[in-house]
Amino acid sequence: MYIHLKSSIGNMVFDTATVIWINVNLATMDNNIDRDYGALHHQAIGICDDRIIAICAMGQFVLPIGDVRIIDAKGRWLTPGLIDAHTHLVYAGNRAAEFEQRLQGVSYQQIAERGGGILSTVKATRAASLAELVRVSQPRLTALLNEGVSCVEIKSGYGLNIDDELKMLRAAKILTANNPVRVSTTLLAAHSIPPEYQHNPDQYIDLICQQLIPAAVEESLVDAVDVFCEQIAFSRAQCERVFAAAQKHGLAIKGHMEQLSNQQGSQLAASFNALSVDHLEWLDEAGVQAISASGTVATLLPAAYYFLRETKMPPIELLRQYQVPMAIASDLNPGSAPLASIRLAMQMACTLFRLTPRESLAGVTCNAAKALGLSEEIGQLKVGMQADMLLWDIESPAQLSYQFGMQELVQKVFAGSVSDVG
Ligand code: DI6
Ligand code: FE
Repeated sequence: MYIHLKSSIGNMVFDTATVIWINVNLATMDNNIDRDYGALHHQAIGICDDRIIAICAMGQFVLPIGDVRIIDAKGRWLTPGLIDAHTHLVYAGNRAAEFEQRLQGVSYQQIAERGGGILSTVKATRAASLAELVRVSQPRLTALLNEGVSCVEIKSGYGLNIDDELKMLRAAKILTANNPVRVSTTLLAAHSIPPEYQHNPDQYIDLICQQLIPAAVEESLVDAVDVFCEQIAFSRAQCERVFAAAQKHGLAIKGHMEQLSNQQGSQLAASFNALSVDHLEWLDEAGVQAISASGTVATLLPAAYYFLRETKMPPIELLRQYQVPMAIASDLNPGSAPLASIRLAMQMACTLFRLTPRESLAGVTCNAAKALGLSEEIGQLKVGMQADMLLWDIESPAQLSYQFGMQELVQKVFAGSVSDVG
């Protein structure tokens, strides 16, 4: 762990640092440190370019000679950058009219069955040009970045044909290039049955497997493949075909599973060693067992649960019992989670799902990194990791899940580049 750093003679490890924070409390989120939040108090942490290179207790710290920026954190807390591991933030249009229908008692499923829901966003997204799609999606990404998000997953799934699915992924790539953020892209072509294939969904699955996945891979547009396994979307057998094609192309696998009913999609995803299964309100013990065995992350989306006024909670206690890592994400989308806030998702994870603030912060740092297959790169304050870090004016990390809408963020660091906030 850090012991060898503490005793390194003369503090050599800091010699090549470009920036050093001193007098800082670290919520390392490192599991090897046997304290809540992997907390290390009264530390110095140094970065060189985009990497964390040294961590030691202030008692052992010696100021290196040379050209280094020193930042006195004055006892504030540093956390890893926040990671939103499940969003649909690229889309056009909005569904305010459907929200009003839902307030009159029409259900999310009924709206979908009448050709609204996801398909109404498909219509608007198909009609938008690439430039327009980027323009309307930017403010949603900005909202997340302002909260301290430095890595976000973005899904397609509102194109539902080759050109428009690829257009969505290209929009995500343009957003990546234009913003200080790491983006993980996911092809969610199997999100809803497109109008053109209502009577022959299997043919659409053929198109996804034989044309869309290869085209997205060819253009290096995609990191993972996702599906919506549900009565109003795709069957387990159809999802299995998509997963097999994804696996053949070396893509990671994720799934919207057990959101509105138990389809045992989680077992299917586990059999493909999925990175994550997401939603999980209807997940049962057999499903928990399966994802525990495959090392799959359970990504919880409390904002969708809240916005759809669900009453069935994901099986949190079973997930704990089987030691399944839990991530928390915003699910930002126009239908079930029109909320551009990872901080609100963290608070909801505690208030609605009864997660502890420690689990909540782990859900948007180390476990979110795992859900994206990026555990070696981001999600912890650890030597060797990318320097994505946030400095907060808080007395304890629990405040990040407890309060919402306050201005605690003081400084953001993305890939070693430091910016002051406020
Ligand atoms: N489940 C969800 O909650 C989102 N997608 C999904 O498969 C909702 C997407 C939408 O309604 O637009
Ligand atoms: Fe989703």
